[in-house]
Amino acid sequence: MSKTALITGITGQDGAYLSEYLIKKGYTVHGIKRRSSLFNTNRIDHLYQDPHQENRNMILHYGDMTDSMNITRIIAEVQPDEIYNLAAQSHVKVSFDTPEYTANVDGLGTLRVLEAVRLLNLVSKTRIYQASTSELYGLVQEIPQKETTPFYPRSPYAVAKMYAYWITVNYREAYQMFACNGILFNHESPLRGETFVTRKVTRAISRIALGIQNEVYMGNLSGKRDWGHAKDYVKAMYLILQQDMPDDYVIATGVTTTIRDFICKSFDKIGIAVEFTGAGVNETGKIAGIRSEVFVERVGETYLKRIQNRIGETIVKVDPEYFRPTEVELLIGDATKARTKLSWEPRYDLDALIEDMMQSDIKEMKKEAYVSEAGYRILNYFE
Ligand code: NAP
Ligand code: F7E
Repeated sequence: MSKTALITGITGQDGAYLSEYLIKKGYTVHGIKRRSSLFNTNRIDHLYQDPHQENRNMILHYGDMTDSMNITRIIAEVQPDEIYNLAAQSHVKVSFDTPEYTANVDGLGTLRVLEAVRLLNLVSKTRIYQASTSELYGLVQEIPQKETTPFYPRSPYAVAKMYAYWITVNYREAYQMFACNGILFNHESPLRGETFVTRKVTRAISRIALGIQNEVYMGNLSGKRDWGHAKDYVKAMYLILQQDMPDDYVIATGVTTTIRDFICKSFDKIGIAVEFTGAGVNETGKIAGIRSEVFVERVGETYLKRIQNRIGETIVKVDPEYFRPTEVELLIGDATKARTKLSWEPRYDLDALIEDMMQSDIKEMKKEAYVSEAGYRILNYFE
């Protein structure tokens, strides 16, 4: 018998990779998507099946984490074997602007899922994965961070996720639910939201290389993150729910890198060397040199002259607008428990992650460059 999974947040980065992974494993996947005025399913469109098709293995339901009745009705209809609760207002900086909404979706939203499973008498059938986060460690109390490291959240997002973490533990202990926290460190991919730092950087670099954008404005360049690939991390989510006993696991690579180094490594992928000088809001990054053969191979001959003319120019600047009122300066995870008990091992290191993201964004931005150049030519023709 194939299993049925329900994924909240199916339209997000992790929801897309997890759906693909579970469908390949033979699952029927149900997902909750929000109503929006524009299509918001581009990450999962390749998995979409027409509602008139028989024996679908991918079914979407309209819903919202702030709507208890809707969550309960969907869970009652789907009767899932596994729920992956991935839906969240997941942007840390935005959580300072929308703290109440973030608490409602990320904190109470988790309670709504757990309570629905309890009220529907699904406790013995349904296993629950809660998308917990390394942001719980915030002002870190131990290096590296593991399952026993005390939490010290530093944003409305992290505080909301702290409630979600503990309510998951509480329902496990109080009602013997198979409810687990995956404490996932940052994970990225070509599907990462465009305003998270890695994707912002790989998109901006691609646009700078193609001459669509001149420079990029960043926030705190000295912050350090433990970045992995989302493809590896959704496998860990699945493994967490396949164990004999419910438990909580740290998922991380164990390597930490500054934002500044991430930028340099990403530019290096297309043969551009960047040199940083200054400090704080006055720190800047300029083009120090170009390896032409790499640039031509990765970006194209057409764009070489223009970028060569920019050697010595500043292309990375700091805008304090991107600083957070309280920052998380250092994250580095110890995933020994996951490696030992789940036999989980990441396949991508940071270099392979950046390679994947840069290749994808160069390709995507080339389409944009082509469209804007074509538009420009048409305009010139008519003028
Ligand atoms: P994401 O790309 O931002 O996706 C979030 C998903 O939640 C989207 O499908 C979004 O829908 C949905 N959502 C937001 N508010 C909702 C609401 N009120 N009702 C229903 N759905 C709502 O996030 P992600 O990177 O895939 O992360 C997945 C989960 O893991 C999140 O809970 C995040 O907090 C957590 N997490 C992420 C990381 C990471 O590094 N990526 C690390 C640790 C934990 P729309 O598409 O309509 O916006
Ligand atoms: O920031 C710094 C920023 O927004 C990373 C979410 O998935 O991972 C994510 O949260 C770092 C921070 O991710 C810019 O100050 C500098 O130090 O990519 P981010 P995050 O805040 O770590 C955790 C694990 C989650 O759970 C969250 O859901 O980069 N930074 N300059 C910048 N960040 C952004 N976004 N934009 C900048 O211009």
